[in-house]
Amino acid sequence: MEQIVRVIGAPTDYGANRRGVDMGPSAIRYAGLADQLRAAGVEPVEAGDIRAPYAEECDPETRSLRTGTARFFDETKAVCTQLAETVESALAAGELPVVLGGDHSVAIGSVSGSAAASPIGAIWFDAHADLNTPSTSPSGNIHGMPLAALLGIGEFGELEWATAPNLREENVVLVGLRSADEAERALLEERDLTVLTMSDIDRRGITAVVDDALEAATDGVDEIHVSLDLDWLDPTAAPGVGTPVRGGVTYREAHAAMEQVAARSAIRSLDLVEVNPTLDRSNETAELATELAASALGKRIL
Ligand code: HAR
Ligand code: MN
Ligand code: MN
Ligand code: MN
Repeated sequence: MEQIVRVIGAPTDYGANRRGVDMGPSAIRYAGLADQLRAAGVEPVEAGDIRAPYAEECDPETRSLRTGTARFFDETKAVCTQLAETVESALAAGELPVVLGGDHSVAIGSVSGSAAASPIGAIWFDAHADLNTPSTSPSGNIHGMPLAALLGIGEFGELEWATAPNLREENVVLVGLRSADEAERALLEERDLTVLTMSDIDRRGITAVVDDALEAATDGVDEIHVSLDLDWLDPTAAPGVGTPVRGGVTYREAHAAMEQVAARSAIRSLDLVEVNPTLDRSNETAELATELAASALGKRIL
């Protein structure tokens, strides 16, 4: 029987400064996600989008936080809570959830849902660390905070909806980091997450680095969540992202990494986030996201 993949849109841009990542789910679907998934040998089933009001309908200052700044906190909570439930029930039905962002704050929902029933590891393919908390964030944008939330760091420790108790930091791996804030550096210094930076990829090559990432993420757990922030790639390959950082992985390195993920047969759930079609010329970043999803789920060259 073919693996069913449940495609779930989470069209938010609450978590980012630059508008337009809320169009990511449509752009990724129009770029041919379903066909790419079929080419990978899985059966896509469309779940539609989680309801997310436009930022213009909301008050960015609404928040039930005692300290720090987290813009659109209540809206993010509402989306992530629904998303977690949708992901959890897809998994309960034996399906593999693929979540289309939206900004990276939606990963708070996808990973919580994915880790709800049993332990999981997580690999964060991202230029950024996403480890800020409302009090350390330089921007107040929640897309810079999802990993801190999931690990219950700082103020997030008191927010049950945002933490994933079945995710140990020892099973969290950052791959391709090249932009970290001061507080994120300090945190990485003192905590047990695994960090594999762009310099590691320069020195050792993508294959060796992704091998180590898979090893750490699956240490003591059977399955992993893969969170693919398209700004992981170099902006020449993925120009349609809200917060591009030069010096990222190439088109081919990204595919090689996803093919390695597929070869490990340990993926439980996948995010494709931060695609901003307003910054593309002809939907090329969304198209890239569909191709990388296919590679991660088993599409091969031969
Ligand atoms: N670290 C910065 C902040 O917290 C930038 C956030 C990064 N944007 C993302 N996340 N796309 O991966 O504001
Ligand atoms: Mn991110
Ligand atoms: Mn990023
Ligand atoms: Mn929880």
